[in-house]
Amino acid sequence: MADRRPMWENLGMDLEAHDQLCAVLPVAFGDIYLSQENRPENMAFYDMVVADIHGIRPQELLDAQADGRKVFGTFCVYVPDEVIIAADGIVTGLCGGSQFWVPEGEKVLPKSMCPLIKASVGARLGRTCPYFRVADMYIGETTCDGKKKAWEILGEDVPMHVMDMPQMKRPRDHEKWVGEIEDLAGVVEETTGNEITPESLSEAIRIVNEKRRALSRIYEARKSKTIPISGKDALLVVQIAFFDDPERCAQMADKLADELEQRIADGVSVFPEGTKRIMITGTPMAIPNWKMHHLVETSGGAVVCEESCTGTRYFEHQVDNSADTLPEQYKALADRYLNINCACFTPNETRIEDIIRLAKEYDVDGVIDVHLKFCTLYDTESESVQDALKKAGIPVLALETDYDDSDAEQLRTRIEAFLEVLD
Ligand code: BJ8
Repeated sequence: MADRRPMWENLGMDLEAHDQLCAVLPVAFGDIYLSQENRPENMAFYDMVVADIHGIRPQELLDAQADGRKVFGTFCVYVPDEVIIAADGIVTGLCGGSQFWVPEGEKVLPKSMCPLIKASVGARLGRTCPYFRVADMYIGETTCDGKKKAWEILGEDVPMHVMDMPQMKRPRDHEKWVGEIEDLAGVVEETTGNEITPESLSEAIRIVNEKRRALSRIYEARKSKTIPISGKDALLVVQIAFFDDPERCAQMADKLADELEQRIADGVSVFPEGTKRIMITGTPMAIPNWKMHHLVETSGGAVVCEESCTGTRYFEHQVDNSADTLPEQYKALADRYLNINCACFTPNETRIEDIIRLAKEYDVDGVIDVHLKFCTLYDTESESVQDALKKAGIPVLALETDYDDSDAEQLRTRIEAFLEVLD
């Protein structure tokens, strides 16, 4: 593997602290991922990405910057990548998924804030993640209160543009979101020095739609009675999609989907027959947060779907690419993005409808509704999720978790008991 230290040093990283992170990640990945049996061969690509996660892609981003391109860091699936790509910018997801970054975040944020926000702020301020260093600009969004305040803190350290999310989905909110997308386009044009044209935006829509289509194929395969891929592996594919090049992401996802379809035809499952099929709903699981999937899949269950932003919310619904003027294209983008159902919206029956629909499509035996500690949005909405699932006759278990592992054994006991009840 290439020596990445000169690159990290040039990025102004804290090498000593970063070494500590580099020491724990491979061990965790080995225990959680490489210990799995009968994995699809095409997971080798994703293993390779993780093995050099702070090397290969950051170097690609730096090479692109040397060619005059700009990198935009994002934190939410409502931010339309297409606008950035249309101006020849590059998007990289930045949500922090490791407890390692939390203490640094807690220096400037209250402890009673969700770990995803604390880790994201900590990764930047602690200078221990190259993606947070490479990005020329961050794009935030006003989805939850914690994020809104985090942008103010991060904005003192890095150029930041914040998109003002509507909280409802009425026609006037839709119009507002179109305006926010147009504003983003202006900021991106100014930062990149490139004009967005109907042609460049149409090409960007095509590229991101292709990525969504390829990821959907993997999820489609997970609907089969023969489960061709573990939930952990599928989660990793989506987590990596957030920062990989979108065209390569589609190619690799297509290759993996080909293999999964062949496995289904050959009856090759990664789980014994009769393993209980579980859907996980709730807050996103940013890399390297693999905790809940690992607990379920080492307790005798199989995760076959995630209703989350590191799951179906990321890739469901294509953008209509038939328009040929920028105003119509921005409207088409707003249509697609406002179709995502995050708990930050009110009312939010459409998310409940999604959950019931997905539970049926993936033929699940039970649902585990998970929220990160201090995420009041998903915590509060959990009641309606549970009620709706119970009414539909689908068993549900609600769990709260944090990034650290202190609750792991308690969670395992509850998951095992839930799986037993499903039996
Ligand atoms: S569209 S889920 S990516 S906001 S877990 S930071 S909500 S307190 S991440 Fe999210 Fe966009 Fe919604 Fe998806 Fe706040 Fe909750 Fe923390 Fe969250």
